[in-house]
Amino acid sequence: MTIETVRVPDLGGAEEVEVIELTVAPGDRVEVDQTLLVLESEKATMELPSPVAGVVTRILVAEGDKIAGEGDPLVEIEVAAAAAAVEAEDPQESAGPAAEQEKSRASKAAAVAAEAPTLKESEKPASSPRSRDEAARGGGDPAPTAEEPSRGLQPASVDPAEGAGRDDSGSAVYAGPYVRRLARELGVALGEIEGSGPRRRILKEDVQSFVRRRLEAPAAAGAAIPAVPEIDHARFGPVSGGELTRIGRLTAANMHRSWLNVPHVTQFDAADITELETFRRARARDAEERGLKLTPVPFILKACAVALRDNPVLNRALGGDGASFVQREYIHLGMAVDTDRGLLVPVIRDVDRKGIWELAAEITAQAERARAGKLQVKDMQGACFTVSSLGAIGGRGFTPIINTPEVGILGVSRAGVQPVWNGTEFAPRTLLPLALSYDHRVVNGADGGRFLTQVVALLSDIRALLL
Ligand code: CAO
Repeated sequence: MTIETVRVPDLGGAEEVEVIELTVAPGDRVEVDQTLLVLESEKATMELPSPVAGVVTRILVAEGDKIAGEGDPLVEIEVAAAAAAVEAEDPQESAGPAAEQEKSRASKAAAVAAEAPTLKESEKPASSPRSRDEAARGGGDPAPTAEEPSRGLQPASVDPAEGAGRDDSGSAVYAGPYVRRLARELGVALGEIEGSGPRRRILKEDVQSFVRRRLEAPAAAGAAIPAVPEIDHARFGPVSGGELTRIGRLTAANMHRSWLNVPHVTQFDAADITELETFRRARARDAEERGLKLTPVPFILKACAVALRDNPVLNRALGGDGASFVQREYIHLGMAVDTDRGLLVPVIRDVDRKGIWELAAEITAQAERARAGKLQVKDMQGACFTVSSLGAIGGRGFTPIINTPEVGILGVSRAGVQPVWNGTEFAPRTLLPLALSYDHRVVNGADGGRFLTQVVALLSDIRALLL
């Protein structure tokens, strides 16, 4: 049995790096270049690839450990039989006492580390063809490129300002050498994969499930979409151009993905909010004293929270395999906010546990933060369901697109007074048009119908919200 000890390589001048993730556990079988652990310095996140194939026997560090000493042992791997046999044939390896062997392996590991870019090197942009030529002329190996990862420390992510660690489209891609090689072998563009690791790093499993989904998708779903022909609009009159905002581009990508992946059904109804409006207007002064504006939106959020509690199907997320689901036990709602820079969806958490005033205050605060560009990524994560209210803007109805992986979204249009037959006569009532879009893979028409009927009932008689 041959044990390879993987050690801390040259840290390229970084004073201290932290182990932020262990990607293997004792007993795991690893391939050459498979990431063993992820290190992070002040400037970069780096993956330490395995120099050998074998089985992990011991991990000598823990997540959160700070390491500084070059040569300190990190992981022990029992080398695969074939590799061990090759090593056994090496007289330098087989001869001599155990200490000699250990020294030899340590120097081999150091050689591997030396072969790789040091931390400083890896933070530089990928080497240019010129530097590769120069290296070749000098007789040494050309410097590694993104296509040709070396063994040793690999940058998993770098300070975006330094311009490396990006895919062809210019977006940051966080993936280690093993994953990059796997993706290359499978012909997958890493930029298309959403990483599930820390900092959205792309893991081996992400590549595998991406390929599985592609294979299971109906024959060439993406490829079958006919391209829209490019038109020279200037032929027909004066034009000007512009760029979508960053948020606009993200929204476009998300909406397109959802539109292509999710079979949407949209169901319509209207809630009689005459009593709600009377109640709301009666509290206008109270609201003013609290420094708030009491609009219908907090009542709508609250009604959705109660209906989600009673119709948990709408609070599920479909598993990546398409055959399982996650049932959320919390009720966080996304709320679409129209801003100068585009559509943002902050998340109001635990709506079921909050009162109307608390919700009104939070809606105002989140909408203000969205419009001031102060939302952080975490403020927009974790929603179970979204409410998109165009009530203040107008319109009699629209079919909202689901914010996947959520399975439902409620579109709210402008309320107006209409004559409603009460059995004896037409009476003026304030009706609020509602449209519920749901993912028909998860939510059946009956589920959607029950949910929307309950929302309508709750808004028509807000006393029921207390129950
Ligand atoms: N019908 C009639 N009036 C409505 C209404 C409705 N459904 N909803 C709100 N209003 C009224 C409010 O009561 C308020 O009037 P008063 O001051 O007289 O009461 C007025 O419209 C302005 O409301 P507001 O927009 O300031 O606040 P809000 O709570 O209604 O909405 C927010 C907050 C953040 C949801 C909203 O400002 C917003 O950004 N909506 C756009 C969402 C969006 O873009 N969705 C599309 C996504 S898909 O592309």
